[in-house]
Amino acid sequence: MTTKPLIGITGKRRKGEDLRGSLRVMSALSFDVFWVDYAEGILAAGGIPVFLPLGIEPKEIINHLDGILMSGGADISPELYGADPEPGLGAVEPIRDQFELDLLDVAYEREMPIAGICRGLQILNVSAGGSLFQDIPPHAVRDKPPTARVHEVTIEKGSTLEGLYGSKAQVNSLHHQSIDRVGKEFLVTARSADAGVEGIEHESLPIIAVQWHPEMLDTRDSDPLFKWLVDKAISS
Ligand SMILES: [Mn+2]
Repeated sequence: MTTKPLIGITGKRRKGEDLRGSLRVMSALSFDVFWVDYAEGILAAGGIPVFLPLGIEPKEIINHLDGILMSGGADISPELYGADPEPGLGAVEPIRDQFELDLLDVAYEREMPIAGICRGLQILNVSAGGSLFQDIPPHAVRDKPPTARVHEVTIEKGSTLEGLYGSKAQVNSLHHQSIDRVGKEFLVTARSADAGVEGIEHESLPIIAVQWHPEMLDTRDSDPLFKWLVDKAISS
């Protein structure tokens, strides 16, 4: 039996007071949170998911991993792409920002396969020197279940994403930020009808990312993004 690849999944940090049912005496303590659907997608694709606590030193964990899934979450601090906060900016998580940027630095050095989802796409872009629109309110659809496919994406012919999803896909859309300036060495390979960036891939490294949430769709367990990441993690 071949060893299944280990896929690191990023998460977020919260306080005990934010956790319903936790004891008041634990209000000031921290906990790291990971949405299970990312792990389920990786499991279904044949990988072993491992959640990465935010206290890990990226260069110490990287040699244990075969691939990385950059997950969704809060807004990225605009100062990281040289912008001032705008009124529509949501909550930011500087600790997570720094952890993920450091993790990407060491992952790039090792040319590790990486997939990004939502915020994961955005942090990949910022890491590569790109910038974001801080708020695009007409685009997100948050009054329907996260399984609802609310807009189409058109995918670039010949791209990795086209190989996975075909030339058109119907997707969910929960994001209120999107890519403005594209980071260096990334190609935009999926767009929405309102011209928003919905997918990017690296010119030469095994890195792809989407703005939608495949882990929330009813196709999660057969989604090609997770399969791509696990297969790349096996072969590289
Ligand atoms: Mn969208």
